[in-house]
Amino acid sequence: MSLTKRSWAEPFKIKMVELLKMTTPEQREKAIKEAGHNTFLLKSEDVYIDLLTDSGTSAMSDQQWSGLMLGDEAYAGSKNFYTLEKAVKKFYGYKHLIPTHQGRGAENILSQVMIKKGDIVPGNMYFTTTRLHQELAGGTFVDVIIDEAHDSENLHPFKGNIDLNKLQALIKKHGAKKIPYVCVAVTVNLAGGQPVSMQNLKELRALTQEHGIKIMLDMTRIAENAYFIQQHEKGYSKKSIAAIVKEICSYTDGATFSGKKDALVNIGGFLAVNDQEIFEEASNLVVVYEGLHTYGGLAGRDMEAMAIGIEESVQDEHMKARIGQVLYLGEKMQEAEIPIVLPIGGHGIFIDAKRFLPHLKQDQFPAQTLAAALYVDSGVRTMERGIVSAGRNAKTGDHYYPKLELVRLTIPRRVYTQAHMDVIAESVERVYQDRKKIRGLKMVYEPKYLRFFQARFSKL
Ligand code: PLI
Repeated sequence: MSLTKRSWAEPFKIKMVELLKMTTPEQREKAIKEAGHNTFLLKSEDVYIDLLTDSGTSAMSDQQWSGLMLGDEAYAGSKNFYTLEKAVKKFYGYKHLIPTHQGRGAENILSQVMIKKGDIVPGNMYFTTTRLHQELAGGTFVDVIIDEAHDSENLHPFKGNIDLNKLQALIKKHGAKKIPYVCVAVTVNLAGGQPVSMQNLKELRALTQEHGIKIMLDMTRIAENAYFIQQHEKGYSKKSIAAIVKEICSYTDGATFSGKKDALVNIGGFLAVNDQEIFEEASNLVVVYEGLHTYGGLAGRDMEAMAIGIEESVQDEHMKARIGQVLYLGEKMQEAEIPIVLPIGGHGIFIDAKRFLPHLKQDQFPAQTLAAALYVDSGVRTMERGIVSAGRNAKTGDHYYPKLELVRLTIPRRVYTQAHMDVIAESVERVYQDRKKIRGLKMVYEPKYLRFFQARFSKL
């Protein structure tokens, strides 16, 4: 054994556990059929390891749980609102806070306030709820992410970057007045949890400032993005995650935030802005959709837990363990030659279903098919992030055919152990060995909005 090797482990210990039900392949076969081959429609008690999402599924700390007991459930002016406002100013630097029940609540308010019919909203790859709110407000989303993001094998370290030439061409074509803001996500979920570099943000700031265009951040996984900047961007290796997070925010005018990811809570979100006028309009609109501007659809206790979670999320040791676990699983997959999105991203491992199941056409839903097959093999629940998630073009009615057809194995924070990661990797390997036998699906029920949540399928 090498005497210089020093392993690392999680900076926490486990105080309480939740027991899991073990199922047989026959039970799982029946459950997935009843769920219309859609992992969103499975009952959670039928799931062994739940990698559906990292949203609202993380384990809160003892500090957060004790924060729940400090809930001030006053209708107006809850003291927990002021604690949250203080945390947002301290860690992100934004002037004004509007709490919302979760991220999409903030997206709705921001879109209603800032987007006019016929506007163009550039962004670094779409996200499902974000794009829908932009469209419902009358805008058209245009993807200006760098081309490398659409290639699962490209090793660019910052595949979330905005292509400034694409953005410049868009400004030239439509005029700056038609662009209310650029929507920048850190990290980019549907590209595989890929980060944006600080350099790119600085250049984007300079370009948008020239044209008087605002930048609105989707800062749902900002601390994870900051970790990649610390690890891979020149000049940042000695800076703390907290300092990097604050610097990212400093190049933007506001942000939407789902507290259910980085901030380690089960529910919560906010809109934060610097502009006084936008704040006033947003805090007026929030009372229509969410609740009074000092609670925005949240209980006081949830705001307290989110404020504590924000502080925990920017600790260097926390983030090293969080992304370290994702890396551990990813490296196991690479050893087994499973086709995954590279570089390994922040919140999960994304299997390239087009390369995993090359015998299936994209409209036979390879990622949806693979997610169902993984569940039957081991009770591991994953999520489709491909053609089903992409939905249809509202104008033509055709499916969008995204280049990336992925199955996301999303890792909740502080929930599973290294042994769970081993079981997951072994299951993927087993299914990979038998991949040629896997048949595709056809969609038999399709809801109008965000169809991936509730669509049903049957086997071809
Ligand atoms: O689920 P919400 O409404 O709190 O947040 C919406 C949302 C906004 N932006 C990004 C990048 C997300 O990832 C996001 C939600 N993501 C989910 C639910 C997920 O499973 O990835």
